[in-house]
Amino acid sequence: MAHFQEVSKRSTLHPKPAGLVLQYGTAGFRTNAKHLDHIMFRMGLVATLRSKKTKAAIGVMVTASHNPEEDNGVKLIDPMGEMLTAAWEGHATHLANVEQQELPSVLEDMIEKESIDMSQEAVVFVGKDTRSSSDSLSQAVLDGVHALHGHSKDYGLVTTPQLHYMVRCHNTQGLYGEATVEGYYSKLCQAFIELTKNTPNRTDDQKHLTVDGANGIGALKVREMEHHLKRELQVSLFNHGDGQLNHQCGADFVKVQQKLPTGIKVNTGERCCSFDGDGDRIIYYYTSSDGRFHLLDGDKIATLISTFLKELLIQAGLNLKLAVVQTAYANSSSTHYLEDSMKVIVRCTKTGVKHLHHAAQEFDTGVYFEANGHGTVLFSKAAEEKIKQLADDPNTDDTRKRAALLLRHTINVINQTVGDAISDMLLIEAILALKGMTVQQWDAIYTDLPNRQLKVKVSERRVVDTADAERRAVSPAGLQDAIDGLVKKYRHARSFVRPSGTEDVVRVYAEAETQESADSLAHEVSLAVYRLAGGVGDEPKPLH
Ligand code: 16G
Ligand code: MG
Repeated sequence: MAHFQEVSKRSTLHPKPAGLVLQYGTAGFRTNAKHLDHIMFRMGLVATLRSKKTKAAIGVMVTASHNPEEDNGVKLIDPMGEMLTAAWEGHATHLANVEQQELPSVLEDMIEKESIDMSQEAVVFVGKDTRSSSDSLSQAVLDGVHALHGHSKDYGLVTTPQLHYMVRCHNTQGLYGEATVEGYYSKLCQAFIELTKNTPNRTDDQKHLTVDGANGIGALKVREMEHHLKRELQVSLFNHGDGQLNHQCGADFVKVQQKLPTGIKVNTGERCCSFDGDGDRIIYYYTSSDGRFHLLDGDKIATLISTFLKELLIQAGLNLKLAVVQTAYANSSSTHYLEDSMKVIVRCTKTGVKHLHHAAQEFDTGVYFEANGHGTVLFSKAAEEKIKQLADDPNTDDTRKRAALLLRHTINVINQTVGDAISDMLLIEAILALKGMTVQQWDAIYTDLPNRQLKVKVSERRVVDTADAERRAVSPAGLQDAIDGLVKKYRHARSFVRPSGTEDVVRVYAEAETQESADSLAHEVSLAVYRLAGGVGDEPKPLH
């Protein structure tokens, strides 16, 4: 076929390093940028075929999120702005790893298996983060798209969630919004301004927020958005690109290290947040006068948002099912608070946005957050319709109407395609404003159990297999028994292990009544992993 001649010709410009095998991981391919040119070209091919198959625009985002600057990666976006369906991850991995000369025949197989009509037009949206390698890698994606005669739209520098948003806007013919960066800012910021209109007593202090941009794309985009906020939110931006990407800053650093990022200036008690390198995670924090660092992670954010939504749904008199979706990393205190005090449904899924997203889709209102700060809220079509009807109904009484309008603006401030640091930030700021709540009051809703995360290097991390949403290890033999035995030694303790989907390590999580217990439990579990799952290098050392 003529298409494949073009593919063969262009593919020689994007040669695959011999012997290199890469997997489509939790969130696409991710590794050192120098190994990725052929992957990008080939993902351009995959996206083009996926577009023909779905008869819709598909997104390709070039980013390695919170990884170091020298890494890069690629995430594929399906028609409604959600992550690429698991069914196609296999195609992506297969195509990524075949030798150059096999490309045409593998493409042919894919086209046949998926019954793709090659005469169908294809549209692929491409975006990139601020890494120095992203420029040429996104060109390689475009080259792949053009090799199969697909149309492309290059959005250039955008956050990952912005590209997800563009895909959804385009494929809903603008119903979700206008598929431009300006359209995104104006939809979200208008909704934010509508929400905060109801808070006439908001002080300048409350309008001020310190943001750590991780020296990444999120920082650029906050700057770009600022004038749309009409000073209703005043951001002091640090790590806006004057330092190294994700280096000792950003949401992942702050969450894992549980300390302030470098490069920010902030007073005691002031509200701060950090984005990650591609703007799809957010974490809040402050320091208290005794010098202690207080983290408000994805669990605290989910609690704040779900409490707010539950109150509004009750005020509106709407009988809609609200649930919070978490992973095993959620602090047990948050789960208990949500279930016992808030009486909301809580679900636990495997790590990875796609799992949480799918679980959240099963409810009228599904709030999902990973403890690491990735999350959003999904509203079912029926829920949106009911809220709209109530807001528009002239016979609705004032209390119900106010709640319905707030819900409507809330829906508009949220990016329902995927977790979005900018959108989450606006929603959180609006909720704090509406509730007249300080970051300290928010933090006091419940107290986190001390916890610790560690990683263990093993020769083959897949020997660790898990069940029950990663909360139990089913292999290697004896590991779960060992964990159970260790957990029993501590009060309010819990621990689990899982193979990372993004790094070549086994991750260990432990929580307990005190930090010392959590640290020591995490260490003991690490040792069990090292001994039973084929640890390599030195045995894990105690933390203290
Ligand atoms: C990716 C996932 C994130 C998950 C993390 C786990 C997406 C968009 N991102 O960053 O949800 O928490 O991987 O990493 O799905 P791990 O498997 O290395 O622990
Ligand atoms: Mg990210």
